[in-house]
Formats: sequence, structure tokens, C-alpha cells
Amino acid sequence: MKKTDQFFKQESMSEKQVRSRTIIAFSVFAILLFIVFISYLWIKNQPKVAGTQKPLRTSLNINEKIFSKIFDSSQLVKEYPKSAAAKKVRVNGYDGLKDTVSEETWRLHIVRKTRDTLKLALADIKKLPKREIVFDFKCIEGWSQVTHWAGVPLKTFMEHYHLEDQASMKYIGLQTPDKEYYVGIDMPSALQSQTLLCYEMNGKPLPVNQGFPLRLIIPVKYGIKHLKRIGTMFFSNNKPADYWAERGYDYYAGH
Ligand SMILES: Nc1nc2c(c(=O)[nH]1)N[C@H]1C(S)=C(S)[C@@H](COP(=O)(O)O)O[C@H]1N2
Ligand SMILES: [Mo]
Repeated sequence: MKKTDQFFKQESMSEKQVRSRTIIAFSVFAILLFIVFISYLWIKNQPKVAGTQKPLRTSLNINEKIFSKIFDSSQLVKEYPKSAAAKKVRVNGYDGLKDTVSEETWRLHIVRKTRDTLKLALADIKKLPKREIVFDFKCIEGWSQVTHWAGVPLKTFMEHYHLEDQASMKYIGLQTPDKEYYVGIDMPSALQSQTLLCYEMNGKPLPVNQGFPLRLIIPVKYGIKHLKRIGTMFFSNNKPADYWAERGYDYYAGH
């Protein structure tokens, strides 16, 4: 007899033992499944807070606290050479893009204070220092693509227009001109050096479905926050309304 055979022989169980172990294993499995199911029902029936069940929202808020604490705005998202950028760029999400838009009539509305709104044309924004970025654009739906964008860093823009008081607030809110799509961004992420008010993709003006004339590019966040076709920008110490957070997604949406 080989050593291994002996080993198995010693370890082998009687049929009765096998049966009782099987019963135990299945019972434990059934009990765990039942606990999961009851927890699921419990969570499902909890009152909703900001678009999602309270226990889920609470854990998203805890995540947000941790991630905004460890967020370091000097830390940069990886950049790629232009040759790595996709020529055919994926289009995702058409909310707030249904009306026609023209460069002549479009204005960026910057609400400095109640009843104090700065209105800028695209030409004003193009005069400011331009920054290009090629990075891996990540959508929460599970796809990502290396893409090439250009515009003025939001931080540079804020400094140029002396929006210091506004920059000391906790959040920036952005809305499409028709207010159908809207996002809220924490100020440290908004002022990170790779965040752009973007008007070019692959060296050309933004295509309409990609946010012409101006969109947000914020590499530290998932795609949901890269609002296309900015109409209005405002500042607040309270969380601005956010389209996908209202539908149960994470508000912070960093990665
Ligand atoms: N106005 C507007 N901006 C939007 C969306 C949208 O539906 N409407 N979708 C967002 C989502 S979920 C993603 S992934 C990106 C996609 O940008 P792209 O179409 O340029 O790939 O845009 C974001 N910005
Ligand atoms: Mo997305």
C-alpha cells in the first residue's frame, strides 16, 4: 500500500458520517441564504434617503467620508501619449442634450451670488491657458476608454475670474442649459489640476453629443460626473442636486 492510499483510508468516513455532514452543510447553507434574503427584504423596505435605501446611503456616505479624507489633490491620474487615444470615442448619455445649441447664443452662466451672474461666451473661455489631457475615461457601467481632451483647467478659470470666495465653498454645482442633467462636485476634486472646462476632443471642437460647446472633464471621477453641455455653474456649502445620486448612485463617485 502506498503512503497516500493509507492516508485516505484513515481519513475515509462511514456512509452515515457522510450523510450527516452533508445534511449539516446544506442546513448551514440554507440558514445563511435565509439570513441574506431577510436582510435583503429589510434593506429593501427601509425608507429612502436621497434616492436609495437608508442603510445603503449610510454606507455610501461613510465611503465618501473616508475617500474625501484620503483624497490628495496633488495626486495625478495617469496620463497617456496622444497616440494611445481612441479615434472613435464612445458616446454615453443624452440627458440635457435634446435642444439645439449654437455657439453664438450659448453662454456659460457663473452664479457668483444670488442675482450676480457672469455670462461668458466660448471665445472668452478659449482665451485662457489651454491644457490637454489623455487619460482612461471610466464609466460606472463598466467600460473605460483612453481619450484625448483639451480646455482650461477649472482652477485656472476660477483664479482668472477672481472666484476665490466661491472656491472656498464646499461644492460646485453644474447643470445643462435645460437643467435636465446636473451634478455636484466636491471642491477639492473640482480644483484638482486635471479638471478641465473642456471644449476640444481629439484636437477638434467637441461633437454635439460629446457636450458641445463646453463640458466638464474630471479625471478623478467616474463618467457620471463629466457633465456634457454646461449651462450653469454655481457654488454651495450644501451638496448640490446630482442626477445619478438621486437614482441611487454614489455621490462622490471618485476612483
Ligand atoms: N449632459 C449630460 N452629460 C453626461 C451624461 C448625460 O446623460 N448627459 N452622461 C454621463 C455619463 S454616465 C458618462 S459615462 C459620460 C460619457 O461621456 P461621452 O459620451 O463623451 O463618452 O458623460 C456623462 N455626462
Ligand atoms: Mo457613465
